[in-house]
Amino acid sequence: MFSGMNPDLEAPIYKGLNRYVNDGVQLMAAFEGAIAATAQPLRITTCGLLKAGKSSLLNALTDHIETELFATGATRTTVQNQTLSHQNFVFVDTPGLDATEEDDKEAWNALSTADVLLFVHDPGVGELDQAEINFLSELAGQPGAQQGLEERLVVILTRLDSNEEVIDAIAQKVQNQIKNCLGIEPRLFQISFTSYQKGKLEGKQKLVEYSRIPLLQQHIFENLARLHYQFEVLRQGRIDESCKQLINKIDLEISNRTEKIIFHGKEFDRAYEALTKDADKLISTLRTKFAAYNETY
Ligand SMILES: Nc1nc2c(ncn2[C@@H]2O[C@H](COP(=O)(O)OP(=O)(O)OP(=O)(O)O)[C@@H](O)[C@H]2O)c(=O)[nH]1
Ligand SMILES: [Mg+2]
Repeated sequence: MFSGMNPDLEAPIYKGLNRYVNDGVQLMAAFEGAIAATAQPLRITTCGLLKAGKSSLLNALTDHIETELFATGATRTTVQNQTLSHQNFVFVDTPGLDATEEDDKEAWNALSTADVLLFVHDPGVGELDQAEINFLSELAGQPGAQQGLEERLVVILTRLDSNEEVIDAIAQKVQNQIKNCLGIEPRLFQISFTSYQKGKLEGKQKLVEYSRIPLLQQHIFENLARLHYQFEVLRQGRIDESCKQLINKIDLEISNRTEKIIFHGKEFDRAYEALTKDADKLISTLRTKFAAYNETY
């Protein structure tokens, strides 16, 4: 996994870390990213598979309906993280997961500094697939991520308009999957971007309500905004945890290496003792032999 910053890998601290821990660079950069985020507005970051509807969702939430700000499309569209400051929050759009390695790396760059995670899923493909479950487990495994995850994670089912008959059943399944995998029951919203867009453009309030985007906006701009202080505390927790993880990993690696050195040191001592014993025996045997030879001739 990757951090919220692009570290200077040539810097002595990163070179040093590389010599000790495999993911030391990522952990250090996660720590630096978390520090850099202190006192910044809360970050609301999308995540989800390719074409789940992440960018459309952010256009709806930030009212970019007529002219989209976050590019959308039928084929792989978002390849770089994109941010927008809106109503005391920073909204971050990420590339679809599981498409290419670079896209995943770019998305993780944004995810490590996210306060709120909008996990976007297309119910048209059914419940969550294994790649999504693996992603959620990895997300929960990040330093300090478990704390407050129930509030930080918001699950969004898009395309309500095309999945009306099945979406409730899928929502139930998705909630069960998340409970089984993370042990939490985060809020879940079913939304329709296209209904919201049409409703807004044509002044049809019923369509706007049907899209349930206003409900999600209310949750973000009222409920989550109220939890600002709690999110600050969670940020601090993530900083502390990434420090702790890094130090623990280095400590463990140093004690593993020390054990190996002691083991090899003992092996060396034993080999040295055996050599000197053997050599002494040989020399004394030779001396006896030579003495006997001298006496004879
Ligand atoms: N019918 C319907 N179509 C939607 C909805 N949300 C998004 N779409 C369409 O789905 C396609 C993909 O949407 P995007 O918002 O680009 O999806 P994305 O997850 O950002 O895609 P990548 O950035 O490529 O991973 C677009 O053609 C959208 O118009 C929705 O609620 N209903
Ligand atoms: Mg996109």
